[in-house]
Amino acid sequence: MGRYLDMINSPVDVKLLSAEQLTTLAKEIREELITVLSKSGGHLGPNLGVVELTIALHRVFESPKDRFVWDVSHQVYVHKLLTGRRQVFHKIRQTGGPMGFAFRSESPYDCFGAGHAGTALSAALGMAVGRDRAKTDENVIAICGDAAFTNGVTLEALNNVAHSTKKLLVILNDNEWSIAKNVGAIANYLNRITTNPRYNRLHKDFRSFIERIPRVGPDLVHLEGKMEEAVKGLLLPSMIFEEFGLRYLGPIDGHDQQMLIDTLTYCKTQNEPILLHVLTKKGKGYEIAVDDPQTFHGCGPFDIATGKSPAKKEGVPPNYQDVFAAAMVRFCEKNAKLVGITAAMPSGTSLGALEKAHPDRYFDVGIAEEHAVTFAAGMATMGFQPVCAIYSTFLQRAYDCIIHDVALQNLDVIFCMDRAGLSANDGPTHHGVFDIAYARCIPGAILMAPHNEDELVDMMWTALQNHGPIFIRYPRGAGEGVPIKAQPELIPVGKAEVLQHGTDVAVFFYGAVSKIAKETVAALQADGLSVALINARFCKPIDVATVEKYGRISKVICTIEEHVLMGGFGSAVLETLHDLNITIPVARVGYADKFMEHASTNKEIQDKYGLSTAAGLTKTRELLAEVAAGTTSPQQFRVLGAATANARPA
Ligand SMILES: Cc1ncc(C[n+]2csc(CCOP(=O)(O)OP(=O)(O)O)c2C)c(N)n1
Repeated sequence: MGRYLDMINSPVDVKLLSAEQLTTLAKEIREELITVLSKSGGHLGPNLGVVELTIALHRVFESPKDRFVWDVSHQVYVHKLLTGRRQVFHKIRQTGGPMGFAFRSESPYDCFGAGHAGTALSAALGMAVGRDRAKTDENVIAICGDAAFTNGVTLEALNNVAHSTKKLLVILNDNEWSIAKNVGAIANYLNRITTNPRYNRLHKDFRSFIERIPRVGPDLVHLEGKMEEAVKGLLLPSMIFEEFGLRYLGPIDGHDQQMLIDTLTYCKTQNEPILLHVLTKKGKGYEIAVDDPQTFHGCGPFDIATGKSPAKKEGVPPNYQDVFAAAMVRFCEKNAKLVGITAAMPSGTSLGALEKAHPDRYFDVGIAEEHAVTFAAGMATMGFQPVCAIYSTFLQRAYDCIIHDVALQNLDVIFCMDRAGLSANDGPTHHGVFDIAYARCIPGAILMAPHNEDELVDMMWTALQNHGPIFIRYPRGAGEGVPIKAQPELIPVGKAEVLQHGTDVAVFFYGAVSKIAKETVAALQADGLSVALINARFCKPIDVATVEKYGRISKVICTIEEHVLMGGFGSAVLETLHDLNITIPVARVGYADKFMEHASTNKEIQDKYGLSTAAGLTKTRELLAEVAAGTTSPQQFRVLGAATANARPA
């Protein structure tokens, strides 16, 4: 007999299955998740945890008319399987396959896209208010993890729910974990609810009430009073949500399919904001993932029998993030004022190593980038040297905190921006390609990017001897395998490193793109040209003297960076040349003015959106040809970047 899963072409089909068949469906979904993700990697644990919840949502509500708004939306794989994307699911996060997150243009069932945490409640509330204004009757359901409640945006939305709408369902999917163990007072509070000794008894009462509610009909109303009683009994430690004006229901077992269906059916009939507390287990159904929720939050390919990922190839250089963390540990030994701050990313940034080595120097503040930055500013006023280890993409959240709380007050905070560059499988929510643009305009800021992992350590060391907001960007993945010096080198601020002199073309590169730069140089030399190669090191202050020198002696300048061209390093070079009144054609190599989709590899995206040796050579040769033909005169000063268009990823 075939699988039920193969019969599900839309949520309508979920409604046709019996309770027993739903149990089988849940099992099949888990098998599908484990099989597919063992090959492609992805957010296994979170999705295994929401199988019953997602089935129940589709069973009870009418998606896409009813709106499911998923926080972060890394847990939408089951939703994708049930909403017409089953046949392409095996290509999730791969080129041409579905995204690993909800994405509005991918499906009408994805009513709100995400990838960053904390947005679901605000967006859902906006939808609910829109519905109220339009006098329509769709249900809006926000599905938020317990860690989403450590996020300021969620709490800001919570503050607004009760006076904004009478009907909104907020599901708190509580599995006690963020990527690492959830932290802070809210995590403790939720833990107090679920470990309350009265919970088990009250949970039974709640269950019996829910079970006695007729599935449909007027009797519901009569039962409501009793329901209230039962629920009130559960309220003792749970008043916080009630104080915000939401009715609190739960906690209920998030793997009890019928209980979920009955409770959601009840919630659907209610005309008040409700917070339904659902307890789930990350990794449910795959013991290896249950036992190691952090690894299986988001994993690479693995062996199903052992849970092990393929052994790292011999001789692969260490990742930038590990080099960063090792340097933090090392520097903390000598520098009593140094502290490291992460916003819920101890494994992603590797700052967890600092917690192990020097727990008193380590702060995980939860998914709270704004707080992380202003907290760092506060510590800086007390003479500490905080390092915020935050992905380039997530630091976007804290922009005003950087300007208003750090830069304007001239405080010494170092931003180590991991994942500056592409995050291929994740896609547009996670590509860190805007940070040069957003940081460079900040007065007093210093911006640097290392071209290898040893230079990362030098830059961290240099940052510690300097002042104001300092931004160091480095990419995901392995460095170049260069040895890390025992004593890091102090780099003169604002000084580029000229690796090779030349007089026809000057290739300036910023950050870990030296491979493309070197290939470009080699190819141009093969054309018979004299080519300079310059490791820019700093985007701000930019090395004006070196830009001036090569601007005056070269025929063409080529800039290479892993960032959008608009507002990036090449723009900084152009502005510098302009201010010096030097007119020289500039070939800028970097990303087009577009949101870039996900793909199986970075290389595919880089080739498509303009960061490649081929793109650099084409642009540079074109400009050289114009110079030779005399069609580019100082008056016709040309800049070749990528075409700009407002196209969105398909
Ligand atoms: C603004 C922001 N910071 C950090 C992250 C990285 N991140 C992705 S999922 C996640 C944990 C989410 O935990 P929770 O909401 O409880 O969902 P669960 O995975 O436990 O189901 C974090 C920190 C992010 N997506 N967005």
